[in-house]
This record gives sequence, structure tokens and C-alpha cells, in this order.
Amino acid sequence: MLNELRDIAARLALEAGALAAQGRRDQPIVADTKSTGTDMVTQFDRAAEAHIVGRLHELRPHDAIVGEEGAATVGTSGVGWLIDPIDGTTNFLYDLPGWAVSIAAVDHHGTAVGAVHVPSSGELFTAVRGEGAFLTTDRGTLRLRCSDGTNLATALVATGFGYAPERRVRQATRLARMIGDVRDIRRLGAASVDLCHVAAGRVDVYFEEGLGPWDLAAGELIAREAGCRSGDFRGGAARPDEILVAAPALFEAMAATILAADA
Ligand code: LIP
Repeated sequence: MLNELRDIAARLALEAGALAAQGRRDQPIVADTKSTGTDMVTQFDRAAEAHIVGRLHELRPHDAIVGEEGAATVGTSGVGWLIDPIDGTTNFLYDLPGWAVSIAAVDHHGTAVGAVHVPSSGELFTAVRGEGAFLTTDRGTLRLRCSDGTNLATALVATGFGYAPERRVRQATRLARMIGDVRDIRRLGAASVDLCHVAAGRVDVYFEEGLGPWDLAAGELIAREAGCRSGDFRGGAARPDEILVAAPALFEAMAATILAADA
């Protein structure tokens, strides 16, 4: 059954990505704000979520659904879906690459399958719990492995910042204290894509705070299935408020560096 759920997540991520990308080409964007003046939502976030929800009602009528833009369906099947219809909305708004559709299915064991589609690159990242993580493009499908980095001083680190100015200032202050301890920083704008980049070994580490469950559900499974270690900064499990995903040999040193920079 998990393979069927993965196929559904992948298909709907591709469909929603095409819908949002085409819509942006055809119509002027209408943007509203949510939690702050920079936390944006467009008509395409809402349309993509509505499409995914409608298709899930067709394909999986007894499942629960939670979406970033307000979808909330109670289910009876024991399977639930976490949807970020456009992760990296600021990138989408500015017509920058790197926004994604992120869809995960969860069951009583946790995240079961995940799919992250990046329309600007045509990449589709997928994973099934216990069965590895994969990247599919028009050139085929390859299995993902995280980096084998061992030295934090040469680690490429991805991160992001919250929408609240006071939180961004604190996060940037911490980053300024630790940037000399790593190779360099990348701030690409979409947590789900950052997580897939760790899975693919394109960055060695990703950490962030203050996300939504839909931002990280699919990408965190993909990263773990690619061999990454995942958690919070203090030895606990990854959660939307605090996530660190890294090549295994870098995890502890990175967690210590984050906490030291916070002190
Ligand atoms: C985004 C995250 C990103 C974070 C942004 C924003 P959204 O999600 O994917 O990692 O740094 O501030 O939260 O709002 O584009 O779905």
C-alpha cells in the first residue's frame, strides 16, 4: 500500500506544480499576507491546495488531510496527508526558482511516504519509509545518498529565517556567530527543497526553526531515507519548531555549534 500512497503523492505534486507554474504564466499574481507583512499567500497556493485536496477526495476518500492554506479533513482510514501546495511562496512570488509542492502521507508509525516536486528544475524527490529515497527527472531515476562529510569547517549549510522580524534578527545574529565555523551558508527559501538537497548531498547540513508540519514532513523522510541523521538541536526528534538534518558524522558538531552560537 505504501507504494500506492507514494505514487499518489508524486502524481499530485506534479499536477499541482504544473497548475501553479502555468497559472503564474497566464495570470497576474494576487498576493495576500498571513502571519506578518512578508508571509505571503497567492491565489495559486490556494488553487494548488484545492486541486490536491479534490484529487485526494477522489483517490483516498477516507483519509485525513491538513494543508498549509487551511485544508482540514478528518479521516477514518488511519492515513493522513500533509500538504504544502507551494513551499517557498516568496520564491514563487518573485519568479525565482526553488519553490516546490510538498506532499506527505502519515500513519500511526509516522511519515510513510513523501514527494517533493520542484517545477523550475523538473525534479521529483520521493521516499517510502524503509525503502530509500529517489530523485526522478527526465533523465531517469537515481537513488539518493547524503554527503559523507566529516569536517564542519568544510560543510555547506542551508538554513532559513522566520517571517517575524524579531525572530529573523535573532536567527541572523546566531548565524553571524557560527558562519566562520562552516564552509558557507545557503538560504534557498523552501524547507522541503533544502531537505531534499541534504538528501542528495548538495548541501551537508540543513537546520531551521519555526516551520509548519507541511514544510518538513515529506523532505525529512526523504533525507532520512537517504541516510541523513535528523533531530532537533538537543538530541530529540525533529519537529516543526526545531529541525536539524545532516550527514551523520556532522550532526553532533552542528548541533553543538548552533547551541553555542545561541548562548
Ligand atoms: C517557507 C519555508 C522556508 C522558510 C520560509 C517559509 P512557505 O515556507 O519553506 O524554509 O525559511 O520562511 O516559512 O511559507 O514558503 O510555505
